[in-house]
Amino acid sequence: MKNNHIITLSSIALFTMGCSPSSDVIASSNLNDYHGSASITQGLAKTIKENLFECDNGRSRVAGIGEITDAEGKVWTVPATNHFAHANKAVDLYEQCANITPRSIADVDVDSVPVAIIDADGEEITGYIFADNYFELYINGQLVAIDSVPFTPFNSSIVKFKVNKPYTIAVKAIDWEENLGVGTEYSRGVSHHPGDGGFIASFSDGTVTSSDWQAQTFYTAPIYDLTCLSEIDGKRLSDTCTTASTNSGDNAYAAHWQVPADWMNQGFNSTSWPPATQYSEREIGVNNKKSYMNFIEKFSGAGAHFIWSTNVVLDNEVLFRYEVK
Ligand SMILES: [Ca+2]
Ligand SMILES: [Ca+2]
Ligand SMILES: [Ca+2]
Repeated sequence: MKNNHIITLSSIALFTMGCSPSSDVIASSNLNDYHGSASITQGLAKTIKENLFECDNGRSRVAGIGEITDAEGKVWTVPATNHFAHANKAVDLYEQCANITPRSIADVDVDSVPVAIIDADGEEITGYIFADNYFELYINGQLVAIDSVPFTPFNSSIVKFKVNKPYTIAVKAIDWEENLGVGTEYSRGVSHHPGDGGFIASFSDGTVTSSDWQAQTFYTAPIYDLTCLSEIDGKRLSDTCTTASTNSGDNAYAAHWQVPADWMNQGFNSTSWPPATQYSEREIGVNNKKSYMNFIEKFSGAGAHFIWSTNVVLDNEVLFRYEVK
């Protein structure tokens, strides 16, 4: 009788705990430790779009969209809001799912690339872009091109636009995720591996990505200890946070910052945004990616550098800005 009584009490206790969101039970003390400007969520997002992209010729990771609610009731879209479903895709330099696999820029029909008109009397500029994993390109606030592959396989793009100087380049870059809301993907037998990002571009007017660009972070995950997050001089830092892989990452935290509605416009004041951080080709890991290597003369060969925010692993939504004088 005594044992049964104890079991009954335990069952009631477990049942009560089960009724509250598990995040409240596990996270309360840690959430109180966080004093930064981000909104914090915990755990997996609700999938609202199962998969944005099917690869007809090869393999691709599932590129979904999720929503997750923070403690104030605000809903965040993960990995980030984007225009993939509706906007025109950039012309592919290299995209194996579509069987577009030229061996070099000499095999690309550059003349057939449509020209986006920003200024009718402007200079015609050609751009070459590679993103890990996804980009949206704005010129003077106008959406010019979006990446044709949201997650994998790795692709590269060519764009053209007519514009007068000075002009403003603004890029939304997304390091996509399989486990929506916690910034991780399956890798080598481990379910929660924090993938990395990276962005590089060159333009025919001599503009190249470098630490002269600005980069600001809007989504950081996975975070297992919120005290590793800090903010200094506009930088949203996570340099002391672990980037280890784990099989038990379903309850990881994520940090979200609201993207200003006019962030891509020429007049947007981005003086508080930190400079972009440059990364080497080795750090990004491109030497096995034909979508990059086949056109390397248009990337590092043109003087461009891979850029991201301060954390190329944990920062999954990064906005770049650069003014061409
Ligand atoms: Ca892509
Ligand atoms: Ca990542
Ligand atoms: Ca990635």
